[in-house]
Amino acid sequence: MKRRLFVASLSASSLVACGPVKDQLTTSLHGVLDSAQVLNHAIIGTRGRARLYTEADINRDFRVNGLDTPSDQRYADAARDNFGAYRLPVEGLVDRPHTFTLAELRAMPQLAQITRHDCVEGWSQIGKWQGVPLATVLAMAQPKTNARYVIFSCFDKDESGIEYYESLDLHEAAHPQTLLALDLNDKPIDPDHGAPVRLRIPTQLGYKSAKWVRKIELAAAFPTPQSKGGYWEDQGYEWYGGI
Ligand SMILES: Nc1nc2c(c(=O)[nH]1)N[C@H]1C(S)=C(S)[C@@H](COP(=O)(O)O)O[C@H]1N2
Ligand SMILES: [Mo]
Repeated sequence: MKRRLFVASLSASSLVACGPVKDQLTTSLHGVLDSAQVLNHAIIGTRGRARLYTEADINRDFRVNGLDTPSDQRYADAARDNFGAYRLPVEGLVDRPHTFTLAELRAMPQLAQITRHDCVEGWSQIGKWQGVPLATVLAMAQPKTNARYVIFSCFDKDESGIEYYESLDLHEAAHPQTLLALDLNDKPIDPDHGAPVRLRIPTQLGYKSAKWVRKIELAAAFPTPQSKGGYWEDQGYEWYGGI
């Protein structure tokens, strides 16, 4: 019994939280996970497809998680006129940088898929996400040959003013199920779930699916030398969140 409790608290302090927890145990466990992860990536990669579900499986009250919905002026400005004022720049190491309006994104071929979102906290929710395959947007922008990563900057910041961000390599970004999602369960994504545009990558853990995307940048490296590729990665999570 004692032993079981220990195991439970070990996982609670290392994996079962989208919160900043770091200690000895976390560090050593991450060491073990790191090697397992390298193996997973090599063997499974993201060539596989995430499982698709049916309408009957959908969780209609899709759980909300993560940092607070942005409420600052920058987000308020973008939200004006039903997000008519929103702009999504796709820039960096591309031959054809472009800034999208929401109308432009909606006019592009849309993909709808019912998939499961898995948070490392230990909960999952099934939802119908619709939007533009990220591969389409990347193809339009034409990444340069030295572009390695797609970096997503978000509108939200934590209490210390640190902005949420995420990154994928080009292979994961161009996976056919990776979406710039505009709709959740047949309605425009509501503010709490990441309006007006969020990343939805069902082959990866929940924290990779960046909400409130403000900018997409192609780059040869992470934004800073210290960066581990994302908000949670910088606090110890694995950069490769494949499931
Ligand atoms: N911009 C931003 N994206 C984010 C987060 C966040 O805090 N900010 N949290 C991540 C985590 S840990 C999870 S589990 C999901 C939660 O998405 P949901 O609120 O739609 O359930 O968003 C992910 N994307
Ligand atoms: Mo999460």
